[in-house]
Amino acid sequence: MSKKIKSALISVYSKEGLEPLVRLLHQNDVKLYSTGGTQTYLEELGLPVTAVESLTGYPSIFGGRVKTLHPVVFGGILYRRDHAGDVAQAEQFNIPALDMVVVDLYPFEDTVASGASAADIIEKIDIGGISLIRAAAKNFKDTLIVSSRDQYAGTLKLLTQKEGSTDESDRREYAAAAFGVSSHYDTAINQWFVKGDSSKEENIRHFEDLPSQTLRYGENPHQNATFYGDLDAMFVKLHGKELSYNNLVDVDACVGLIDEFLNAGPTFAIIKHTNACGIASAATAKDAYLNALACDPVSAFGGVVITNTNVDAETAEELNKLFMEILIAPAYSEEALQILQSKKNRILLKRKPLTLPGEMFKTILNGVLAQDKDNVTETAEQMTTVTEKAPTEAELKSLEFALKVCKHTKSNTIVLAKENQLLASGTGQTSRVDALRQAIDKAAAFGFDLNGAVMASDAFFPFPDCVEIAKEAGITAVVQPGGSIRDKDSIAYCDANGVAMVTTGVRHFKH
Ligand code: 93A
Repeated sequence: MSKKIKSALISVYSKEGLEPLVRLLHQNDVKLYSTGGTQTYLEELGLPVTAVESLTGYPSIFGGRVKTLHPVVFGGILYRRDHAGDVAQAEQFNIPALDMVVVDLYPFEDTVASGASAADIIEKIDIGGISLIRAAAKNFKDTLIVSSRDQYAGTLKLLTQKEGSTDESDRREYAAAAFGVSSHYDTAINQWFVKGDSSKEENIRHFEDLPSQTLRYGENPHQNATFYGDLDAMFVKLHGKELSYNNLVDVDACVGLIDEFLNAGPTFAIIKHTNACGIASAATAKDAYLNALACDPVSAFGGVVITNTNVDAETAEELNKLFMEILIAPAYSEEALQILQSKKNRILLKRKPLTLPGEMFKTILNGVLAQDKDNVTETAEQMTTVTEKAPTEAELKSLEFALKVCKHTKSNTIVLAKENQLLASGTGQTSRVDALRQAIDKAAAFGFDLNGAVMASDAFFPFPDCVEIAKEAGITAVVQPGGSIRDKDSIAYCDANGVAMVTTGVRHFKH
């Protein structure tokens, strides 16, 4: 039977290529329901969309593990439209019909292939999405199931030809494909469980099986070098020359840092020799970039720049003035690309969503060190005030910001920040006092007033000298792990001088 689609639930991992299909649905007056990230995407396209939460009465809970798993959603898919009892129950429980379901599952296999940790892999086992696929496929008599990104284009064609309706034979074909998707997906999960968690040790032993790329040279021109891994899975290169060894090291540092700011609003970071010489979040991309650049425009020359937001033309105009090696962004406007492509050697990368491995390796002596990445990021709630004076709300925000940067800066480090802007840092020093002095000198050199700024330290203060110097410079709040036997000396100094201090209990050395 031919059926007109009047409502659709869209919950997809990959949004690429989805736009024409959802625009067509909107033109056909289809009511759109959606989950978090997909909803934001549809809203950004300017399409009216109802949050699935307003159907279920629950927010997305348990870190997104439960988003669509609810009788209203599954009832709306599964109830039989030609069954009087089902129709009456749908009415009784206020369950709206869902005529079409579009799902693209969490990328389980890609996550395994990327060498991610077991914990990350398990989070990529899609439960809600696979259930939506199976439910809609079961009820193909009433519901059309689009079960993968590979079907967006074909579905657009079908719905264009059939003016927003589908025949039962179409829906049955889509159901067959859907069970193909679900069985392939579950087989991959089954194999991962059976084979066991491909451990760190295995990754090291088999790194030579990864795709490889000979680099022009290593850290210096007299060193040979190779990259083992799949850069194409992570970036689309839009412009510029080959990435060098040092470029790759800086790109890695950039990605680690910017991923701390995924939910922070527009943020730009500028990296030199793996340390941030500028980073800021602001209301617009352009302001974020200008504030990041202001931190240390001298070091920024020849740096690697990364952002968590789309690069628009006005930001591109500003970026274009800087000599930079690489720019990395999730997207660029057409106009921005034209502006940025004017410099021949500048490398422009578009970042694809990909979960990275949870472990890291380093050769030492006659072996290899393996460890988990430092994946702890403290929020204000995890900071304990240890002084009489507590930080103000604004200081707490600045402390959170400073600590994220600190975590990604070479030890020993001190980071000074204020209101979502890095003011200065001391990097890779052999003493914490030297790191602080370096930061204070740099802040002064670039015209920053440190009054009311905050300080983050990657490790505890063995002596009260750092807080003394910081207070003299105008710092009003400090975050550090704590745990020194002389913590009380630093705390006593802060109490006597009206400085707020919080501790986290977590050290963030980075060497
Ligand atoms: O973690 S889940 O298994 N729990 C759910 O209830 C659920 N519902 C949809 N994952 C779930 N999804 C998946 O979320 C979809 O398969 C899709 O891959 C993704 C879309 O999420 P968002 O719209 O927030 O980007």
